[in-house]
Order: sequence, then structure tokens, then C-alpha cells
Amino acid sequence: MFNENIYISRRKILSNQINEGMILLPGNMPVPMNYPSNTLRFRQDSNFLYYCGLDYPNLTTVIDATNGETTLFGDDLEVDDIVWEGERVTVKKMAESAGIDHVEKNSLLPKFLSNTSKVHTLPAYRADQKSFLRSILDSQNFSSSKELIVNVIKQRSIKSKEEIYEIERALEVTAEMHKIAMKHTRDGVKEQVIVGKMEGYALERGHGMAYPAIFTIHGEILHNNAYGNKMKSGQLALNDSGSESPLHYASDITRTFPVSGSFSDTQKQVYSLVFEMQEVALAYCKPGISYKEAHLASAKKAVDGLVNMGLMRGSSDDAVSEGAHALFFPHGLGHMLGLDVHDMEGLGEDLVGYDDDSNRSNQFGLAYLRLSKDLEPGFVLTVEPGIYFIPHLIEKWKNDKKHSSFINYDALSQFKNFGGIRIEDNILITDDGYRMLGPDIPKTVDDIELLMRS
Ligand SMILES: [Mn+2]
Repeated sequence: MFNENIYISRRKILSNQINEGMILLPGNMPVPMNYPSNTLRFRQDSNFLYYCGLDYPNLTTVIDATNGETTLFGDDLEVDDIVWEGERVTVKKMAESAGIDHVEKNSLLPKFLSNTSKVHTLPAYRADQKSFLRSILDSQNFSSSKELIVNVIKQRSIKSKEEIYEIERALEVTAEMHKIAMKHTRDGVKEQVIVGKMEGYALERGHGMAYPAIFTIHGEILHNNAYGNKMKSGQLALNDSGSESPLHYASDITRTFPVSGSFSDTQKQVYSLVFEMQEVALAYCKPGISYKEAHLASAKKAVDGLVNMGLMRGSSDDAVSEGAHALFFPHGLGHMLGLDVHDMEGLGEDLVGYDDDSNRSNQFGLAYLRLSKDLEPGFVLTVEPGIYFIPHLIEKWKNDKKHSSFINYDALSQFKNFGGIRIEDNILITDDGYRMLGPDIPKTVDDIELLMRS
């Protein structure tokens, strides 16, 4: 974990923003996989990590909003637990390492909270969290505190030096994972072989995965988590994967490359277009520009390129305002990145990505834009345009004659087995622009082909 002063200062900033009551931050509990004592790998709650840094199950932190005083609730292990799990640092020692003065047993939490005017909670995203909150809070109808949510988002959105260091540490490992994937991909190799090599590389270095890797010859399936296909020359492999640093900061990178090691002419054409979509988007990445603008500019670039290829027609302004590009680019340009790979999504996607001046569109495609609001120095985000040929979607739109003035459905028939291409990088918004985070990972056609040949 970080130095205790970092957690003291984060809690101080938060409690200064909240008028009265108690701020309740429950840590996570172990989650059974298939029977009670066979648990999933423990992952601490990100808000708990942010304000306390303690990476152990069954802890709760309460911050008194009026004076910032913090109490850590937890139980030391009994001998019976130690027999199975080994020794664990005492709750008192944990509290010290997080700069917390008071320690209490878990059983005292309900009584402690019953004396206060208001308990501020964050939205629960696991069933066990919901039942835990119900069990310790008197009222059956507790609801999460908008005041708390908004202030946590405000604070977590601006990344400090230490946090950027952690994200770049995750990216060091991720860069190697992606190079390993490119080097080992070839005709006849199964996707799962590559996933095993990448996860093994991360685990060997004490990192985890920030999310289940997407490694697939079906890049057109946006969140494909199956790895059973044998790859064949002529196909594209899409690799969307990122490690999580030992302090649980995420990275999120996508590269797409030819299984054979050389792009075909058509693959090169579409790939270069996605590359340009990212360049166009990056030019918008600076304080005061809304991410929606970057998204729309990238979408217009897609239309211009698809018009050149004979797959679309008409003006890119019109096509994008009507949403015709979403057949090929159905997702958003990117999202915030931090302790969570979709940072703070559990606190409410609209509160994180939108502000009073920006409402979420309900148009197909644009509706999936997770980050829309004005960019600020200290934001860390992903920039991830893509072009996909999704047979089911093409079929449906074609039958419905959807946007048929913009889309040349006849020309699309030869792209049925093309798959999809996405390129994703992680950036920090600086005072006057952006900085690309982490080491370079081959991205141009030439650099990818060079690495795959070596
Ligand atoms: Mn992403």
C-alpha cells in the first residue's frame, strides 16, 4: 500500500466535503465460487482501497464527517482460522499502516452507527454487500448517498503521481504480455495458448489481470471471453488485455494483428483507418474539450474511410449525426481508468462520465459512450476506436433497410468473415494536452509485422 499520509489526506479531503453523519466504507468479503469454502481470488473493494489501502477481507471503515475521525472495524484471526490461513497482521497494525487511530470489533459496528443522524453509503454492486448493509443498518430502506457518491467520483477522477506510477507499472507488464501474444500467434495455435502465456507472465510478476482477457479471432464480438478456437492464417487476432498492478491499478490495452504475421491489403486498409481514428481522437484530448467531441470526430473519420473503401456513401457529418457509422463502430471511444478498469462504474456510469451539460444519447452506438464530459488535467482514460463487421447486425440492418442511403450493403457481403479491429491505449490528460502512458507497444502495420517476423 501507499504511505499512510496519502490515506489520511484522502479521507480528510472527503470528510471536509460531507456535511454531517458517518461515511460507511465496507471492504469486500470472500465470495464462494461453487461451495462456501472454495472462494474466488479475493479482490478488495476499490473505494475501500482508495481510502484505506488495506487488502484484507471482512473490514469496514467508518469516517465521521464532522471531524474526519476514522474507525477501522475488523476481527483478529482465531487459532482455528490461523490453522488454515496462517497468521495475519492484527487489525490494530492494519489501522496504523493506514493512519487510522481507532479500532473496534465487527460486532460493534451496528451500535456504533445507530448513534448517528445519517449514514452515507455507496451503491452496493454485490449481493453480499447488500445483505451486509441491511444487516448492520437499522432502516430497511437505506439508500446510497448522492452527496458521498459525487464527492468520491470528484476525488478519484483526478489521479495523483503515485496512482499514475501504479498504472504505468501495470502497463509495463501489459506491454510485455502484448508482445508475447504477437510473437506466439501463428497458424494452428489455439487462442487459449496465448491467454495462458499472457496470464502466466502477469502472475509470475505478482500482477493480476485487470479483467478477463479478450483474445480472439472473432474481434467483432466485443466482449468475447471464449478461447477455444484454433487460429488460421488469413484471420486477425484481437487482444484486449491488461494487467493489474500489485496495488490494484488497472491497465487496458488492445492490439489487433494478423495470425500469419502479415496483413492482407484489405486488412491493412481497415487497420490504417482505425489507426487514423485514434490519431484524430488523440488530437482532441486536452483540458476543456469534451470527450464526446473526440468520439464524434473519430466516428466521422471512420465514415470518410469507409466511403473511400466503397462501404459507405454521403457526408460524414450527416452519417454520424444520424448514427449510420454505428454499424461499424458501435461502442464508445473510451472510459476512465484507475483502480477499476472502467473506473468507478459501480458508482454510476452517468455520474462518472457525464455532467450537467451532457446527457447520454439514446442513439444506438452513441448510447454506449461511457465518458462524454469535458476532460480535465489528471484524468486517465482509454482511447479505443474500432471497426467491426458484425454479421448479425449487418443482416438485421440490411433487412430493415436501416440507413440504406449511407451504407452500401451489397459491398459488405465480402466482409462477412473479416472480424473486427480495435486499437486501445491509455492516456493522462495534462495541463495542455495528453501523455501516452506506459511503454510503446507495436502499433503501426510495419512495427507489428516486424515483431511478428522476429
Ligand atoms: Mn477499454
